[in-house]
Amino acid sequence: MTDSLILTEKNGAVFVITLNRPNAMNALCTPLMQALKDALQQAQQDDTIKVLVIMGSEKAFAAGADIAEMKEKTYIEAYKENYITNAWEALATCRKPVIAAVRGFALGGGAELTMMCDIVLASPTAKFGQPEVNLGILPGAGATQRLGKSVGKAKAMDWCLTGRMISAEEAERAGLVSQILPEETFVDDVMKVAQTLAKKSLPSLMMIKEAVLASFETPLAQGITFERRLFHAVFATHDQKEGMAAFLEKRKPEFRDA
Ligand code: DAK
Repeated sequence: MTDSLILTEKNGAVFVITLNRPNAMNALCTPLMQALKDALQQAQQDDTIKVLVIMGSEKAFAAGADIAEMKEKTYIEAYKENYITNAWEALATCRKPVIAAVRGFALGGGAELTMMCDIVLASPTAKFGQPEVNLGILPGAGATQRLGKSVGKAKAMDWCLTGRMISAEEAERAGLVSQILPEETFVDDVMKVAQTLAKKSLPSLMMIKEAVLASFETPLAQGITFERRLFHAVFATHDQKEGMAAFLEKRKPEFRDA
């Protein structure tokens, strides 16, 4: 399926969403975010899709929320339309694993988008940053909250207060990026990671995602109890029996995602 602001492609159990606003560095205007939300909901409802990939272009993953759209916005307009939150939370609440594939700029809301994904794969050309401070605003799609949880207070403060650009290497060292993959084979390598996940059992992937995310919201003892409940529940699945039988029989598992 193609529309003007995002492109989508289903490759086996992998659903690839490409942000497609090349003339504006993939700035995240409301129609683009609405299209992203629709695509995420489509992928969420399709039982044959296990993994999502969100990517931009070689130049830009996304250079942030659309500054032209924001410039004249009033408080009451932003409040009534639930600006940003309305569409963006669709990503934060997606229950299937989402991979961010980042080349070029991932700034402001673009960087915040990657923080809502589960695995962040970056090319050496990736440049992250929270430059909102240069516009006289502050990050508004989660960076003041999510960034510190992945890179710690000192770096979150540095990045948000200075607005400087962060190289892929620094982002990987700090824990914002999962892996750096070579630029020349970037898309193929991203797809290999996605296909690795696509071979797993979907309930297993979803429970892992749910449990890891819960760790950011709950005290340790409560989180461990939550993990334990999911672990007990997994014995009710076909795929647990199949996965363990396949291991003992020295063959590949045939998961049914059930
Ligand atoms: N918005 C709109 N247009 C953008 C844009 C953006 N964020 N980023 C780039 N563009 C446009 C440029 O205006 C230019 O358009 P034309 O002039 O050609 O029409 C085109 O993309 C190419 O950009 P440049 O000519 O600037 O290209 P360069 O290679 O020289 O520079 C750059 C690339 C990415 C370094 C530069 O474009 C840049 O600094 N862009 C702005 C980055 C930025 O400040 N991002 C943060 C935006 S603020 C909220 C939640 C979240 C947010 C807000 C509210 N609420 C809950 C209420 C999020 C805010 C942000 O993300």
